[in-house]
Amino acid sequence: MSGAGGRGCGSPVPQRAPWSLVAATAAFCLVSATSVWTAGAEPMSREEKQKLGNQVLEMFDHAYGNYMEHAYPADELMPLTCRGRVRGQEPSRGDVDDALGKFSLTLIDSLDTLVVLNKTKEFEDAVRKVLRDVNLDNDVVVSVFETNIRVLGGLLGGHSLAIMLKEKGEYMQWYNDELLQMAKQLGYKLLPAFNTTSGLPYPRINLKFGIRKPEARTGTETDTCTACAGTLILEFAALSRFTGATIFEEYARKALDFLWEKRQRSSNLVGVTINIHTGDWVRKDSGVGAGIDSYYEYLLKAYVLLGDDSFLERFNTHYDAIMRYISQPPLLLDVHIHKPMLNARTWMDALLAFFPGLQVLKGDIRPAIETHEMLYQVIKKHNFLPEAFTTDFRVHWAQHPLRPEFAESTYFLYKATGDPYYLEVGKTLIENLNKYARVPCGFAAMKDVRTGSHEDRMDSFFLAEMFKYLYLLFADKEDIIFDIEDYIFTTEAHLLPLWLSTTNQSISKKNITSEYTELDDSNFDWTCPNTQILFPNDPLYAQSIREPLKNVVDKSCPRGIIRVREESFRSGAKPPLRARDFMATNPEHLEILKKMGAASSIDAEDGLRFMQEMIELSSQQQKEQQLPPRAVQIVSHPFFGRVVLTAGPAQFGLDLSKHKETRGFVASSKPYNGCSELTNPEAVMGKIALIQRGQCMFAEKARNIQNAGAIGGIVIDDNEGSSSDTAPLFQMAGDGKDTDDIKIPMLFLFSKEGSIILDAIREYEEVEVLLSDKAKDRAILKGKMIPSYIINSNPEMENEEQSSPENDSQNQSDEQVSSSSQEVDLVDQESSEESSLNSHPESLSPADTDNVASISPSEQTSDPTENHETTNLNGECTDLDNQLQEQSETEEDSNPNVSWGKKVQPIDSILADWNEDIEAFEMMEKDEL
Ligand code: DMJ
Repeated sequence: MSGAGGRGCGSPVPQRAPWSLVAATAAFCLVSATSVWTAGAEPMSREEKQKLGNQVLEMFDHAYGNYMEHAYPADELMPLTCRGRVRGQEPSRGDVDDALGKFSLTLIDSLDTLVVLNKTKEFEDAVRKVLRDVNLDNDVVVSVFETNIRVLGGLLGGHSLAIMLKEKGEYMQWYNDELLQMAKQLGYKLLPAFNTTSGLPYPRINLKFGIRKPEARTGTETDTCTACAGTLILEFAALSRFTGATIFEEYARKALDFLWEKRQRSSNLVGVTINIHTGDWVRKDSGVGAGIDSYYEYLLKAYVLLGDDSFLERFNTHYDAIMRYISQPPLLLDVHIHKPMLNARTWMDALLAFFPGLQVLKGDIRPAIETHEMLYQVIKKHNFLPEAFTTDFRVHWAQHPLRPEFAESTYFLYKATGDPYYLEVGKTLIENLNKYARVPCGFAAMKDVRTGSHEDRMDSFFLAEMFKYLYLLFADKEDIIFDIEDYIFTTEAHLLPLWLSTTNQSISKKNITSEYTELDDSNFDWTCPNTQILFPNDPLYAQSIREPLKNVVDKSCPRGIIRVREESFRSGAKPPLRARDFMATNPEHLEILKKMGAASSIDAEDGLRFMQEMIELSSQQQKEQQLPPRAVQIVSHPFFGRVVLTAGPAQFGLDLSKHKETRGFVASSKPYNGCSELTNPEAVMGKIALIQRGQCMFAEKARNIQNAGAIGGIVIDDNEGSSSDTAPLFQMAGDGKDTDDIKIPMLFLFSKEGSIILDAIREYEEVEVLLSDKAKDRAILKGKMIPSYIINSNPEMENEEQSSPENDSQNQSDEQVSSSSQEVDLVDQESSEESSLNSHPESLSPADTDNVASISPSEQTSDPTENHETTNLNGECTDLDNQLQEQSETEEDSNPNVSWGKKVQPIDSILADWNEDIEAFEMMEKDEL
């Protein structure tokens, strides 16, 4: 997001304003509001803001310091095992790994953050390291999109601030555009990706071999995401304007022109994925989150940076469509580009959290406040924004890779409104990061926001974006050594100077393919109220918009399909058949189904919606039959609850979701596989026994350790290198017989997570863990010393602790964890891929007698223990919703093993004609974020 407010603020926007006016208007719109706040939420004192700013600095040091110490020159830090993530040396995580090009990604992505955070000396060191160590010519296949926004953007952001510092005359006096030269080298490496007739880039490229076959091992892809092709213009134009080499801006413009031409002409929406050769939409669903998000962002920001009206007109046309079809305040729901009144899904992804920030830039404050507040309510419930959540605010995908989008929107809303409420929101984000994501060696992504379990992952965007936005939120103008309003933020929060708009400007003009003569003012329907007029007159404005949404998460009805053609009901027409009401034995229902394939577009729309609901209902029911994952939290010194491992539950033994957690020291059983009577009962008595997977049934292991007096058991996978990062978690099934005799809780850990406990035993001997359904707040894990900066922000206490001997020993121990963790063997990629494959339940060899039931990642949804209160925004519940709820509960209760797949079989055959659509819906379910 830009530090500027854009031309869209204040209506009407000047049609051909000189650029200087644009920048002035923009800065005015956002900045003025922060100083005019007079009422509403309690103002935050300067001291409190400074204290929070210092906390952000300390957190950044913890993340960046651990990366530099334990991971650099690797691309990213693995904060649980405290080492670098080197591509090819870790089990493949699929597309996520395409960001890793063996080019010290995190260092490059952090460059301009160092300057924003006033770490100028560290910035100077970091730039020297980049120039000395980074190689951009590796034989690695990388994502063009990620390399552009993180690496090219990082180098350009670093260059922008390096020349700013040099001009100031104190730091970087030796700098001679070296980062820019690297950026140019990288730019040329990305260009072969554009070798398509459409001008849309291939999604991946080999840094050394381009797309030349066969060495490149890429260049055969046919599809790319809209954001992937439409998020290049800021970096590419900046590169062209900095260097005078026009080709970059030309290529990025051509790709944008093509996407614009291909928009769905009646809805003015774009799909999620497009064929790079034919231009056909491959995925015809459309939203503002995953796959499309930054395409919209770059249209508006390209206008701000380049001053080219065509980008604003395109943005406004799309924005109008978004507000017409996708925006259902406070929700933003995907729809079909051809049938935009039809919702494409009933859940939202976390990436859309950037959108309120973009709306601020556009100047449309009200919906920004609404959506932001809705997201904040979800965060308050789960501590973080889950990767996806349903329209009734249940978890759909439970991960959270420390994404910065919500912090970004919080910052821009604060800038626009000056409402201290947003400072309190930022404070909560800081607290949650310290409480739940901070580990001894950095910050770990959440594997599951419901359990609080961690993933061995700290993405580079966490340093590039999160700390920038949080620091800027609490900073006053004088806290930053340059004027942030002179820069625009790229999608990765890299800073590009606004003066580029007037540099080498002519190079772009000849390449504009579409002609725009007049701006259509009707596009400004959504333009903001001017904040300078609005907020001083009504300082409670933002609060009054937020207020009705305060309970939206706790008191929401399941909103399977929001949009209903109310007019047709009012006119007496029969309401369409809903999947949740369907009965295969009802002839009337079957008749309606047949009609759905018939001529009328309304019938066809009903048919499509019915199928969508049916698929969602089916997957929902499958999901609700699964047990959610559990947490193993290491609570003894020096972990103190800061390491939380994702564990698979068992279908037998103590159910941790219904009972209090089990806490105890761990001990390995003998024999380690636990398949016969234990020979070391005295060692496991009263403890949590560690047992290796394999050789016999899970239930048999449980009985053997229970007989030896264990109070719980952790089964550790015997497939070396397996990890919940890469293999689908599953629940341990019983042995087909009565397992009521098993009373102790049993959890399963993949080998990598298990080895964290085994390493801890080797290092500290006494290791205590907590088995639970959700990680417990560290502050309530009694009898343990917890640094004050983690649980409160009292600077005096912080100082005391930092100098106390106890704290010193803890710091030392933290380091010991790190060094011991570093001893974990690096796993050869092929063998790890093989082992993670072997650990998949469906690929068990006949010799493996463990009985497993799978929880696929896409099924990790909807915690059945969550409160499903079914009230609407006014606190009322519809009968239908209640019936649905009751019906599904009754079905589950009466026969938990019943397969929904069997129930829908007859429907499947009736719907055979629409297979293509069903596949499309299923593809949506498999969305990647
Ligand atoms: C960042 O890399 C960028 O913001 C991108 O546009 C999408 N989101 C990730 C972080 O979540």
